[in-house]
Amino acid sequence: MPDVPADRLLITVAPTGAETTKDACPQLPTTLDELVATARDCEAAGAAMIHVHIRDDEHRPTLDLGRLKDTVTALRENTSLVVQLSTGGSVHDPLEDRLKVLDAEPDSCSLTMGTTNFGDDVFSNPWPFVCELYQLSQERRVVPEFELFDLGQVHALQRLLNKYGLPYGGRVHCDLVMGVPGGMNGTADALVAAVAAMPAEVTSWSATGIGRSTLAVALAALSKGGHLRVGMEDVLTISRGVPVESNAQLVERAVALGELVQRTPMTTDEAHTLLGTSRGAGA
Ligand code: KMH
Ligand code: ZN
Repeated sequence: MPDVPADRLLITVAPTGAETTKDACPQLPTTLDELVATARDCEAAGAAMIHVHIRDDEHRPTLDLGRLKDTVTALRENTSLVVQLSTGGSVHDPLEDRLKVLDAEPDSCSLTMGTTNFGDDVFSNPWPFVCELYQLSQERRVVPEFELFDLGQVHALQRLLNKYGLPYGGRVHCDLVMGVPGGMNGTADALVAAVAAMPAEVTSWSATGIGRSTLAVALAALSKGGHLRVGMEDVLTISRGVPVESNAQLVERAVALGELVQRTPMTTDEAHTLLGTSRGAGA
């Protein structure tokens, strides 16, 4: 399999999420035009992958298949980013609808490794659902990104790989989602513990810290040689009390943090190769 130089930094942007309303945050990209414009700006700023949640005409989260397909097409026409669709959806989305996301044929999909309390809600990921979604991703040739919200989910990943083998593409990429109320803390200590527990099969990982944990997690991830996810899904302030203006602003900050530790933003071609997508060099 082709390699990507070790100094490269994968920056994933998660621009929208499913939990923030447009009313609360008018700069959140919720229409297709806004999403495409954000994606282009973030690619120009140094992002190589986009983690996508979409909205309906009223800006509410949706998993409408037609819209998902149009979104994948539009992102591919306008950018060369790795297109990752969320299968997490919102905390209210039924499991059946979340499985159907793969019908939109993204390069990658998120795949959360267990159920997590999510503030006052529950983000439901029962083990049989995790197994079904994983096998579907293998069948459909979609590269999963394993979302790990707590340490138990890191161990569950080992159990999944033991039972069903490697993902499509042969690489294992994880993302530590830290600081969710109900999940692991967004601290350097928690990150070090999670990285130490990762299965030997893991070939790359990124991390993101929700809200005020964003900088502590980003700096810890860089210290441990990891990659970064940033975006308005995860954080809405650039500093205490100061709203984020755009997703590109968060990508620019990630690039600057990477520069401090001599990491170069990964190109989109390198990201496709790193992850083993069907559009990558090793495919
Ligand atoms: N919206 C969260 C409940 C994912 O995209 O896979 C779940 C989430 C994870 O955002
Ligand atoms: Zn998400």
